[in-house]
Amino acid sequence: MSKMMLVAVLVLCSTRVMATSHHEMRGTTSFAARIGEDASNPPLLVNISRAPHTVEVNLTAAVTRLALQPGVMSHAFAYNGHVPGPTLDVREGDHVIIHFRNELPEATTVHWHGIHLPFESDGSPFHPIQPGESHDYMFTVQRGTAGTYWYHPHPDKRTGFAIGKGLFGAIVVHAADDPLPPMTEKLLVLSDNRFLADGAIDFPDAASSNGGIDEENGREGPVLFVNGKVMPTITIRSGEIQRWRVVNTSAGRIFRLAIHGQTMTQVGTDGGLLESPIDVNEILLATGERVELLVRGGAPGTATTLQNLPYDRYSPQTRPVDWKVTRDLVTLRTTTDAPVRPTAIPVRLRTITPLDTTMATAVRTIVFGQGIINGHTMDMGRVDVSTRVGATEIWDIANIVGMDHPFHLHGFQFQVIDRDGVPEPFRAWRDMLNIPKHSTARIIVRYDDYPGKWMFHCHILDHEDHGMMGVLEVKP
Ligand SMILES: [Cu+2]
Repeated sequence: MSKMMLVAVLVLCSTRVMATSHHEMRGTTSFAARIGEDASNPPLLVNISRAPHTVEVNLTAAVTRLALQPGVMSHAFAYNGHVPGPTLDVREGDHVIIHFRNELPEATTVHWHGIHLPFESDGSPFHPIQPGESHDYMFTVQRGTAGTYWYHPHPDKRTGFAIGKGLFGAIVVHAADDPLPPMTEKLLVLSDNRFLADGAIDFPDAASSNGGIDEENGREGPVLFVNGKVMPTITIRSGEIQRWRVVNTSAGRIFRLAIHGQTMTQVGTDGGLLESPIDVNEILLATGERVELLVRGGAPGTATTLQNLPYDRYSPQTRPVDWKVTRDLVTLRTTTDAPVRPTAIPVRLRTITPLDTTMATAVRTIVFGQGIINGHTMDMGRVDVSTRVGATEIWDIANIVGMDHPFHLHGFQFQVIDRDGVPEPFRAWRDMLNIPKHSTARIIVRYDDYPGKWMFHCHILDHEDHGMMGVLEVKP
């Protein structure tokens, strides 16, 4: 396959910035990313509507110059001047209108990753927005879809570059009736990036050896960011339980998250809460994937770290030499205050109705090769899977090569039936599923609404941009 474009995921501090010389000034202030600063949540998109159950926001993608790394300015792309972009914060049932403006020098889209919405608002490569153009994205947040999602560009062949330049932000959908008690919520937008000595985001020439490695692995960077900050601090009180929503926006990096000395409690996946909380010592978070965790304070005055443990997703030929290094992401500091009584966590969160495998109307075979799906690269003029609204299908996905490929389906959440023949131990809604090297998984999906042409693809962005993607047509 041809050289992949890189991706990067950059990041930076929510900051501000002056636009580049040929763009008007978009703000001032500043920032300077500091190592160890508070991992404060990204800013929220401001709702300009006064109508009930309506969220109306302005979102602009533009070229900016910001301190992505502490003290070093970089040319970047940003949503409303921030990296990560401001969070879209909505409730189930809300009517959402996003007035989007493209001030970038290239075509873009905004893909609302994981949201169940009409095809026209999916922001897929079928609906590019040209430089200088505006577009209103509109959708209604469905009941039962409360959870953590994210938005990012999805233009034809340029997704990795655009996200790497800084275009990504979180979406939080609150439940009409949340079973978890109120507690401090933290959003952790994970990303990584790689820079040249002058601060430029490093996108090597596709024909260079580094470009070839990025194309194979998916572009990774040695600088790990949480909410645009390097190794920030989260403060908690002894006995306190916090709810963390974690989003992996990286182009290629799969995070294997653990808190040193602590068992976490997983309460949610891509599509919202699980049926019951599950204690976990670590979480594997594929590119594009989200998780909700409950995290506990330690003894007063102590500290621990959220870490990224080694995970071998690579083929041996291009595996990074430092892949076995454990990396610190966040300092979790427990205050010296007297302990509080931990909040009681319900043993039951919700019911997820299983999709019935005996009602499946088709079984699709999806084979991941290196850079190809079922032997093809992407052709927007071709339909790879054709079906109808109301159909329920099993997708039997096989990864026949020696590196992981994270699967993503647009528009519809699915349930995992089994992995390598082992039944999934709990039910969950997902739009991402890592398919490890030489493994299989079966998922079940129902197209309950929304005809259109939907993408399915590998979410290693270099692979996606080089054609590891297909078209699912759902006919009315
Ligand atoms: Cu892939």
